Amino acid sequence: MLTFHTADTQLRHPRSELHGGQLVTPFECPERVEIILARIRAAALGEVRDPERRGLAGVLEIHDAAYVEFLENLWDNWQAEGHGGEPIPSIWPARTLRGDRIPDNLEGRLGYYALAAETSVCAGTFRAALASKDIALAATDQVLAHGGGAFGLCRPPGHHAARDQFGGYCFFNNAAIAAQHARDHGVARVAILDVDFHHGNGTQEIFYTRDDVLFASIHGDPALEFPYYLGYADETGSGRGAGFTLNYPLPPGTGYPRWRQALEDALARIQTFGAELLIVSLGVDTFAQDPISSFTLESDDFSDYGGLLKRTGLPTVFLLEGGYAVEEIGVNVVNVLSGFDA
Ligand code: SP5
Ligand code: ZN
Repeated sequence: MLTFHTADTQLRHPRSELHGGQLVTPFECPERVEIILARIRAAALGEVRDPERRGLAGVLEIHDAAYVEFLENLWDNWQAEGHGGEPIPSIWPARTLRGDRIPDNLEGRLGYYALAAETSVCAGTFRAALASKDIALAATDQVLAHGGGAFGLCRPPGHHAARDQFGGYCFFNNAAIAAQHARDHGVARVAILDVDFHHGNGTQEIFYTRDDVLFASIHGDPALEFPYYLGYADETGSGRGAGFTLNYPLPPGTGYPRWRQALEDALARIQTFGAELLIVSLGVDTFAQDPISSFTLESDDFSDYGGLLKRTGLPTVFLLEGGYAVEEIGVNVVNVLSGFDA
């Protein structure tokens, strides 16, 4: 299987993540990519190609223009204000405040456009997010042209990014941009299957009222796990989109047998939907050793579900999302891809 990647993803290297009241080295770190690339080569998965660079192409079909402009200028504006640290949101239009005003003040706008405070911004964040999006588009074009599977080694991840919000380490929603790109190139029905440990709140929000993109997510119960405020089983889509969102919240400690049942159910629904393309939001933070998650999948389980995905017979685009057990991230990701290729 071909992998798409560019070193521009490594322009994202923030110093700080707000975690347990302390600023720690971010879990979503550049080493993740290095270890995955090393494993791709060791396992001879296939060639790694640079994506075509496309500027903002694809972004404005999914994201709000003012949000994109805010992200583009955030670092420079923050520097101009003379702050010592990285931009970290600290106030939101929370429930008792107005959500329909976008303040002029930078801190006010930072909270308006953020959904969580753990995601700091650094100088290269915007360029890395564009590179990550280009990786997703290149992998999608590969699959549209040749069928089979392709891997977009995206970083930063995308599935928490909503139309006009960043957070959960995500800025542009790579899977949503890829799905829209496929729609614009004649694919009538696209399924996005989100197997990251965390609910893909951004992807769900983007497609919630649409019947041409099915969104299915298997994740830690949001009553207990990030992103807490979306991803419950009763969220099934609205309007034309009613029935085209599927959530499988699962309890802490969930192991592979139960997780696999949810996957088989989701795949059956994707087949009934009549998907012509499958986009997998591939987070491997379901791994037992993941430092911020609570499922108990083992490395062999990733190979097994790669095989299940292959059995759909659908052209499949894999896009990297989360996974923070850095030592094993390469094995786990490549096990999914090799399981698909087997
Ligand atoms: C793409 C992706 O996987 N994003 C995940 C973002 C999660 N960020 C906040 C996690 C807060 C977790 N607190 C867990 C404490 C574990 N002891
Ligand atoms: Zn995750």
